[in-house]
Amino acid sequence: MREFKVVVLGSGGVGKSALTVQFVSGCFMEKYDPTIEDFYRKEIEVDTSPCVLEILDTAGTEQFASMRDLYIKNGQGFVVVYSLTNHQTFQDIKPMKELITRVKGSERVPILLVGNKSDLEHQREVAASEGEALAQLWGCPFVEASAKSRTNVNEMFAEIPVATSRPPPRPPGGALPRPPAPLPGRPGRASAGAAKHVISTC
Ligand SMILES: Nc1nc2c(ncn2[C@@H]2O[C@H](COP(=O)(O)OP(=O)(O)OP(=O)(O)O)[C@@H](O)[C@H]2O)c(=O)[nH]1
Ligand SMILES: [Mg+2]
Repeated sequence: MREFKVVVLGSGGVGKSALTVQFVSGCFMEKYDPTIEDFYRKEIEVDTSPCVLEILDTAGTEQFASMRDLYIKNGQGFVVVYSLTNHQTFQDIKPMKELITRVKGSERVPILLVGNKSDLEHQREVAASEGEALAQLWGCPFVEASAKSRTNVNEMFAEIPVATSRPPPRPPGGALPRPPAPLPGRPGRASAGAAKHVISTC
């Protein structure tokens, strides 16, 4: 069975663990328990073939930033998360694309930019247009999600294997690549199945 190693990156408290646990276990972690490192596996279907997502939920706190290069080196796809209720977390992730590109030694790494906590609209500090602009700069898909209301959670994780099998970007003078499509409302090509081999749950 095909396996995809997904690394979830972003500052502390943005909801990396809540999104991951919601996806894997279908429950919302209300309590904030800062992560050191957590690993999950879940089987999903991509284009009708089963595959396994191996998800590494990383620490947002700077204290563990030294581990980041190693995580990135081993990852195949990256979910970069900020909280749309905290502009600083959006600023924090801006160097992430360059870091991933440098560590992987390639521009062609599947990245998904996620603005989490979309249920907290009244506390919004980052406009959707800002997320879209950064995603455009990075050449990657963007989605706003909520771990609490489960909005776009399956869709965002399912995007990674789809993005991995996307054709390479256009060589100079070559044919146009498929542009990154917005996730909400797009016909799903990958679907999440039941949780498998869950190591930690809420
Ligand atoms: N309202 C709301 N709260 C959320 C959402 N996602 C996470 N939270 C809350 O935000 C807090 C932090 O969430 P975590 O998932 O632990 O954050 P994290 O990014 O994993 O943090 P670190 O492990 O420290 O890097 C918790 O109290 C969650 O309940 C969301 O979509 N909506
Ligand atoms: Mg965490």
